Amino acid sequence: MSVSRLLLHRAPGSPPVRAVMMLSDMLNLPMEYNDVKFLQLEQKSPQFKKLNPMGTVPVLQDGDFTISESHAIMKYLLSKYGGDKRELLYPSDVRTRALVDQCMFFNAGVFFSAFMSIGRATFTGGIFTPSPQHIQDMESSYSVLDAYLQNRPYVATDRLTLADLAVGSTAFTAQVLVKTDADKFPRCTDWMSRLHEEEVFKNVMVPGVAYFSKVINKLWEHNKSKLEKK
Ligand SMILES: N[C@@H](CCC(=O)N[C@@H](CS)C(=O)NCC(=O)O)C(=O)O
Repeated sequence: MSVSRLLLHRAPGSPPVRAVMMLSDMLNLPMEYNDVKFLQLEQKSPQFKKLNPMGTVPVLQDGDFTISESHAIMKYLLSKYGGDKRELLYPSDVRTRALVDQCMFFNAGVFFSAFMSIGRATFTGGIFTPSPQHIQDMESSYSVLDAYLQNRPYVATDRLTLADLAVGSTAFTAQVLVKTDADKFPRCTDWMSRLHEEEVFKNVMVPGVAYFSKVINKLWEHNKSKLEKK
């Protein structure tokens, strides 16, 4: 299959961006990158919104085709360029696929939302530490993951799938905000340490989380000193 020009609009701290980047690496795609000036809100500019009306990253351009929303992007890339990884990462068995989808919808609708509400409160609400409500929301997502992992080593099935890339990306980055307590959530902790051994997590996730940690901690320090001066 010939590959048209693949361009991913990204921001280095973003978990959904990194989920797509990990898949792209696993498929050895010749992905090119455009680093959006995220902190300057380039993603909200009229020009960027022509690509994605939601004003969010990631956005993929594959030749003349444009698609946003990381889970849709991953499914698209895998369908088009997945080769022999297609069946492994998004199994066609109806029930297994439904379990992968369940985890991806949980990630998009619940887990990433809990993550983003701390991010938003940091960027625009002036907080310098997550609130008790933030912690409760994150822990409620960790407990869902612990339940998903009750009878299987990966979130959706007994092998690594798209669901682990998507949910794992949120979980790894979320450690900067609310660490997973290994006593309360042992399966979730164990799953993350297994993901940590995967090449793509080492190559893409670790530097991305380090960048995110630097930005968040700088903002928390800034917000704290601003509040103390009041
Ligand atoms: N569900 C979307 C979430 C995308 C999203 O919210 N991305 C964040 C970065 S992590 C963003 O671009 N936010 C921009 C903003 O809210 O201004 C996906 O998975 O692609």
